[in-house]
Amino acid sequence: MKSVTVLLASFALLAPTNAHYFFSRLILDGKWTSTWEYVREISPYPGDTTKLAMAYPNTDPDSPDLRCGRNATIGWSQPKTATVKAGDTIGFGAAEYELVEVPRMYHPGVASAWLSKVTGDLNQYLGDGEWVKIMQTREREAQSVDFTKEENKLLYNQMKSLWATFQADSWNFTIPATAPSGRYLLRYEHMFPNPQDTQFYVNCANIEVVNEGTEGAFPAGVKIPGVYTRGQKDVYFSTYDYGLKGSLDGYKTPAPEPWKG
Ligand SMILES: *[C@@H]1O[C@H](CO)[C@@H](O)[C@H](O)[C@H]1NC(C)=O
Ligand SMILES: *[C@@H]1O[C@H](CO)[C@@H](O)[C@H](O)[C@H]1NC(C)=O
Ligand SMILES: [Cu+2]
Repeated sequence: MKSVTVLLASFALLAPTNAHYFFSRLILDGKWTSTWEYVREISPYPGDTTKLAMAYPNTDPDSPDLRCGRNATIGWSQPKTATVKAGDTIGFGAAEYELVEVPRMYHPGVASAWLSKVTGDLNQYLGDGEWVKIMQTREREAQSVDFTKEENKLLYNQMKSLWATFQADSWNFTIPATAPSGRYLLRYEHMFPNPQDTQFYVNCANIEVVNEGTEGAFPAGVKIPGVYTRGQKDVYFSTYDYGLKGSLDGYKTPAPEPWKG
Protein backbone atom coordinates (compact mmCIF):
# COMPACT_ATOMS: atom_id res chain seq x y z
CA MET A 1 0.00 0.00 0.00
CA LYS A 2 2.70 2.37 1.00
CA SER A 3 4.56 2.06 -2.29
CA VAL A 4 1.36 2.84 -4.20
CA THR A 5 0.93 6.02 -2.18
CA VAL A 6 4.53 7.01 -2.82
CA LEU A 7 4.11 6.33 -6.50
CA LEU A 8 0.95 8.41 -6.70
CA ALA A 9 2.62 11.21 -4.78
CA SER A 10 5.53 11.31 -7.18
CA PHE A 11 3.16 11.43 -10.15
CA ALA A 12 1.37 14.34 -8.52
CA LEU A 13 4.72 16.07 -8.21
CA LEU A 14 5.67 15.41 -11.78
CA ALA A 15 2.48 16.70 -13.29
CA PRO A 16 2.81 20.42 -12.56
CA THR A 17 6.56 20.61 -13.17
CA ASN A 18 6.09 19.09 -16.60
CA ALA A 19 3.75 21.92 -17.41
CA HIS A 20 6.41 24.62 -17.59
CA TYR A 21 8.84 25.59 -20.30
CA PHE A 22 11.05 28.32 -21.69
CA PHE A 23 12.37 29.18 -25.13
CA SER A 24 16.14 29.37 -25.03
CA ARG A 25 16.85 28.10 -28.54
CA LEU A 26 16.53 30.30 -31.58
CA ILE A 27 15.70 28.46 -34.79
CA LEU A 28 17.91 30.02 -37.42
CA ASP A 29 18.31 28.96 -41.07
CA GLY A 30 16.20 25.89 -40.31
CA LYS A 31 18.44 24.73 -37.45
CA TRP A 32 17.98 24.69 -33.70
CA THR A 33 20.75 26.76 -32.12
CA SER A 34 22.06 26.03 -28.61
CA THR A 35 20.39 27.09 -25.40
CA TRP A 36 21.14 30.81 -24.70
CA GLU A 37 23.31 31.11 -27.81
CA TYR A 38 21.17 33.91 -29.27
CA VAL A 39 18.57 34.22 -26.50
CA ARG A 40 19.00 36.30 -23.35
CA GLU A 41 19.53 34.05 -20.40
CA ILE A 42 16.93 34.31 -17.65
CA SER A 43 17.37 33.75 -13.91
CA PRO A 44 15.79 30.95 -11.89
CA TYR A 45 12.70 31.61 -9.84
CA PRO A 46 14.02 32.94 -6.53
CA GLY A 47 14.14 30.38 -3.73
CA ASP A 48 13.73 27.34 -5.97
CA THR A 49 17.05 25.52 -6.15
CA THR A 50 15.95 22.84 -8.62
CA LYS A 51 16.59 23.05 -12.34
CA LEU A 52 12.88 23.54 -12.86
CA ALA A 53 13.16 27.04 -11.38
CA MET A 54 14.22 28.28 -14.81
CA ALA A 55 10.91 27.25 -16.35
CA TYR A 56 8.69 29.01 -13.85
CA PRO A 57 6.27 31.34 -15.69
CA ASN A 58 5.84 35.09 -15.27
CA THR A 59 2.45 35.99 -13.85
CA ASP A 60 2.79 39.73 -13.23
CA PRO A 61 1.55 41.66 -16.29
CA ASP A 62 3.00 44.87 -14.81
CA SER A 63 6.57 43.64 -14.33
CA PRO A 64 9.46 44.58 -16.65
CA ASP A 65 10.15 40.82 -16.62
CA LEU A 66 7.20 40.53 -19.03
CA ARG A 67 9.58 41.83 -21.73
CA CYS A 68 12.20 39.12 -21.90
CA GLY A 69 11.70 36.91 -18.85
CA ARG A 70 13.00 36.89 -15.31
CA ASN A 71 15.92 39.23 -14.76
CA ALA A 72 16.52 39.63 -18.49
CA THR A 73 15.83 43.34 -18.85
CA ILE A 74 19.41 43.58 -20.02
CA GLY A 75 21.31 40.91 -21.92
CA TRP A 76 23.80 40.17 -19.13
CA SER A 77 24.59 36.79 -20.68
CA GLN A 78 25.69 38.60 -23.85
CA PRO A 79 24.08 36.33 -26.42
CA LYS A 80 25.22 36.45 -30.04
CA THR A 81 23.29 38.35 -32.69
CA ALA A 82 21.62 36.32 -35.43
CA THR A 83 21.57 37.70 -38.95
CA VAL A 84 18.27 37.12 -40.72
CA LYS A 85 16.92 38.36 -44.04
CA ALA A 86 13.64 40.25 -44.03
CA GLY A 87 10.99 37.80 -45.21
CA ASP A 88 12.86 34.77 -43.91
CA THR A 89 11.62 32.24 -41.37
CA ILE A 90 12.89 32.19 -37.81
CA GLY A 91 11.59 30.48 -34.71
CA PHE A 92 11.94 29.63 -31.06
CA GLY A 93 12.39 26.18 -29.58
CA ALA A 94 11.64 25.05 -26.04
CA ALA A 95 14.57 24.15 -23.82
CA GLU A 96 15.60 20.80 -22.55
CA TYR A 97 15.59 20.44 -18.81
CA GLU A 98 15.51 17.69 -16.21
CA LEU A 99 12.60 15.22 -16.15
CA VAL A 100 11.41 16.11 -19.62
CA GLU A 101 12.55 14.38 -22.77
CA VAL A 102 11.05 16.76 -25.31
CA PRO A 103 9.92 20.06 -23.81
CA ARG A 104 6.68 21.29 -25.32
CA MET A 105 4.09 24.01 -24.95
CA TYR A 106 2.02 21.81 -22.65
CA HIS A 107 -0.49 24.53 -21.97
CA PRO A 108 -3.23 25.66 -24.31
CA GLY A 109 -2.88 29.30 -25.27
CA VAL A 110 -1.74 31.97 -27.64
CA ALA A 111 1.75 32.52 -29.00
CA SER A 112 3.03 35.78 -30.39
CA ALA A 113 6.30 37.27 -31.67
CA TRP A 114 7.41 40.88 -31.37
CA LEU A 115 10.16 43.18 -32.61
CA SER A 116 11.67 46.19 -30.89
CA LYS A 117 14.15 48.27 -32.89
CA VAL A 118 17.40 49.06 -31.12
CA THR A 119 19.79 51.87 -31.91
CA GLY A 120 22.56 51.18 -29.38
CA ASP A 121 24.05 47.98 -28.00
CA LEU A 122 21.49 45.16 -28.12
CA ASN A 123 22.65 43.64 -24.85
CA GLN A 124 22.30 46.95 -23.02
CA TYR A 125 18.83 47.66 -24.38
CA LEU A 126 16.24 47.59 -21.60
CA GLY A 127 13.33 46.77 -23.88
CA ASP A 128 11.62 49.94 -22.71
CA GLY A 129 10.96 51.22 -26.24
CA GLU A 130 8.09 50.21 -28.50
CA TRP A 131 7.27 46.64 -29.45
CA VAL A 132 5.57 45.63 -32.69
CA LYS A 133 3.72 42.32 -32.87
CA ILE A 134 4.56 40.36 -36.04
CA MET A 135 2.84 37.02 -35.39
CA GLN A 136 -0.01 35.68 -33.31
CA THR A 137 -1.58 32.24 -33.14
CA ARG A 138 -5.13 31.21 -32.36
CA GLU A 139 -6.69 27.99 -33.71
CA ARG A 140 -4.80 25.02 -35.19
CA GLU A 141 -2.76 25.66 -38.33
CA ALA A 142 -0.32 23.85 -40.61
CA GLN A 143 2.56 23.60 -38.12
CA SER A 144 0.37 22.45 -35.20
CA VAL A 145 1.10 18.98 -33.82
CA ASP A 146 -0.60 16.31 -35.91
CA PHE A 147 -2.36 14.24 -33.27
CA THR A 148 -3.41 11.59 -35.78
CA LYS A 149 0.21 10.45 -36.09
CA GLU A 150 0.97 7.42 -33.98
CA GLU A 151 3.85 9.08 -32.09
CA ASN A 152 1.66 12.06 -31.15
CA LYS A 153 -1.47 10.23 -30.06
CA LEU A 154 -0.61 10.37 -26.37
CA LEU A 155 -0.12 14.13 -26.57
CA TYR A 156 -3.72 14.74 -27.57
CA ASN A 157 -6.11 16.37 -25.12
CA GLN A 158 -9.67 17.08 -26.20
CA MET A 159 -9.92 20.15 -23.95
CA LYS A 160 -6.69 21.74 -25.14
CA SER A 161 -5.95 20.65 -28.69
CA LEU A 162 -8.01 23.43 -30.26
CA TRP A 163 -5.12 25.86 -29.75
CA ALA A 164 -2.44 26.15 -32.46
CA THR A 165 0.64 25.66 -30.31
CA PHE A 166 -0.63 22.94 -27.98
CA GLN A 167 2.16 20.37 -27.46
CA ALA A 168 4.43 21.94 -30.10
CA ASP A 169 8.12 21.93 -29.18
CA SER A 170 8.81 25.06 -31.23
CA TRP A 171 7.15 27.66 -33.41
CA ASN A 172 8.30 29.27 -36.67
CA PHE A 173 7.24 32.52 -38.29
CA THR A 174 8.55 35.05 -40.79
CA ILE A 175 10.19 38.42 -40.33
CA PRO A 176 8.02 40.88 -42.31
CA ALA A 177 9.46 41.34 -45.80
CA THR A 178 9.43 45.14 -45.50
CA ALA A 179 11.06 45.28 -42.04
CA PRO A 180 13.83 47.88 -42.19
CA SER A 181 17.43 46.68 -41.89
CA GLY A 182 18.86 47.07 -38.42
CA ARG A 183 19.21 45.54 -34.98
CA TYR A 184 16.19 44.29 -33.06
CA LEU A 185 15.26 42.43 -29.97
CA LEU A 186 12.98 39.58 -31.08
CA ARG A 187 10.53 38.49 -28.40
CA TYR A 188 8.51 35.28 -28.26
CA GLU A 189 5.59 34.93 -25.88
CA HIS A 190 3.49 31.92 -25.06
CA MET A 191 0.50 32.92 -22.97
CA PHE A 192 -1.48 30.38 -20.96
CA PRO A 193 -4.72 32.18 -20.08
CA ASN A 194 -6.22 31.69 -16.65
CA PRO A 195 -9.03 33.55 -14.89
CA GLN A 196 -6.63 34.61 -12.11
CA ASP A 197 -2.94 34.29 -12.91
CA THR A 198 -2.36 34.02 -16.63
CA GLN A 199 1.10 32.57 -17.27
CA PHE A 200 3.48 34.31 -19.65
CA TYR A 201 6.44 32.36 -21.02
CA VAL A 202 8.66 34.95 -22.66
CA ASN A 203 12.16 35.11 -24.08
CA CYS A 204 14.12 37.50 -26.32
CA ALA A 205 16.82 37.00 -28.93
CA ASN A 206 19.25 39.41 -30.58
CA ILE A 207 18.76 39.70 -34.31
CA GLU A 208 20.09 41.83 -37.13
CA VAL A 209 17.64 42.16 -40.01
CA VAL A 210 19.09 42.58 -43.47
CA ASN A 211 16.60 43.82 -46.04
CA GLU A 212 17.69 43.16 -49.60
CA GLY A 213 14.30 44.09 -51.02
CA THR A 214 11.99 46.97 -50.23
CA GLU A 215 12.13 48.52 -46.80
CA GLY A 216 8.95 49.93 -45.34
CA ALA A 217 8.49 52.15 -42.34
CA PHE A 218 8.64 50.35 -39.02
CA PRO A 219 5.22 50.97 -37.46
CA ALA A 220 4.44 52.40 -34.04
CA GLY A 221 4.24 49.79 -31.30
CA VAL A 222 3.21 49.32 -27.69
CA LYS A 223 5.06 49.30 -24.39
CA ILE A 224 5.72 46.12 -22.43
CA PRO A 225 4.61 46.00 -19.67
CA GLY A 226 1.50 48.00 -20.44
CA VAL A 227 0.21 45.85 -23.28
CA TYR A 228 -1.97 43.74 -20.92
CA THR A 229 -4.11 44.72 -17.97
CA ARG A 230 -4.86 42.21 -15.24
CA GLY A 231 -8.40 40.98 -15.79
CA GLN A 232 -8.81 41.91 -19.47
CA LYS A 233 -11.09 39.23 -20.83
CA ASP A 234 -9.08 38.07 -23.87
CA VAL A 235 -6.07 37.34 -21.61
CA TYR A 236 -7.71 36.34 -18.30
CA PHE A 237 -10.21 33.54 -18.94
CA SER A 238 -10.54 29.77 -18.74
CA THR A 239 -9.46 27.89 -21.85
CA TYR A 240 -11.73 25.08 -20.60
CA ASP A 241 -14.77 27.15 -21.55
CA TYR A 242 -13.69 26.70 -25.18
CA GLY A 243 -12.61 23.11 -24.64
CA LEU A 244 -16.10 22.26 -23.43
CA LYS A 245 -17.67 23.96 -26.45
CA GLY A 246 -15.20 22.21 -28.73
CA SER A 247 -14.40 25.40 -30.62
CA LEU A 248 -12.75 28.79 -30.27
CA ASP A 249 -15.83 30.56 -31.65
CA GLY A 250 -16.17 33.95 -30.03
CA TYR A 251 -12.54 34.18 -28.96
CA LYS A 252 -10.67 37.18 -30.28
CA THR A 253 -6.93 37.34 -29.63
CA PRO A 254 -5.60 40.31 -27.65
CA ALA A 255 -4.60 43.56 -29.38
CA PRO A 256 -2.57 44.72 -31.17
CA GLU A 257 -3.04 42.96 -34.50
CA PRO A 258 0.23 41.65 -35.98
CA TRP A 259 2.04 43.82 -38.50
CA LYS A 260 2.54 41.82 -41.69
CA GLY A 261 4.94 44.21 -43.42
C1 LIG B 1 10.36 24.89 -36.82
O1 LIG B 1 11.49 24.73 -37.63
C2 LIG B 1 12.44 23.77 -37.17
C3 LIG B 1 13.62 23.80 -38.13
O2 LIG B 1 13.20 23.59 -39.42
C4 LIG B 1 11.79 22.41 -37.10
O3 LIG B 1 12.69 21.47 -36.56
C5 LIG B 1 10.56 22.48 -36.21
O4 LIG B 1 9.88 21.24 -36.23
C6 LIG B 1 9.62 23.57 -36.70
N1 LIG B 1 8.52 23.70 -35.75
C7 LIG B 1 7.25 23.43 -36.06
C8 LIG B 1 6.25 23.59 -34.96
O5 LIG B 1 6.89 23.10 -37.17
C1 LIG C 1 20.21 38.77 -12.27
O1 LIG C 1 21.30 38.43 -13.11
C2 LIG C 1 22.56 38.86 -12.61
C3 LIG C 1 23.61 38.55 -13.66
O2 LIG C 1 23.80 37.19 -13.78
C4 LIG C 1 22.83 38.15 -11.29
O3 LIG C 1 24.06 38.61 -10.75
C5 LIG C 1 21.70 38.45 -10.32
O4 LIG C 1 21.87 37.69 -9.16
C6 LIG C 1 20.37 38.09 -10.94
N1 LIG C 1 19.28 38.48 -10.06
C7 LIG C 1 18.29 37.66 -9.73
C8 LIG C 1 17.23 38.26 -8.86
O5 LIG C 1 18.23 36.51 -10.10
CU1 LIG D 1 2.42 26.04 -16.19
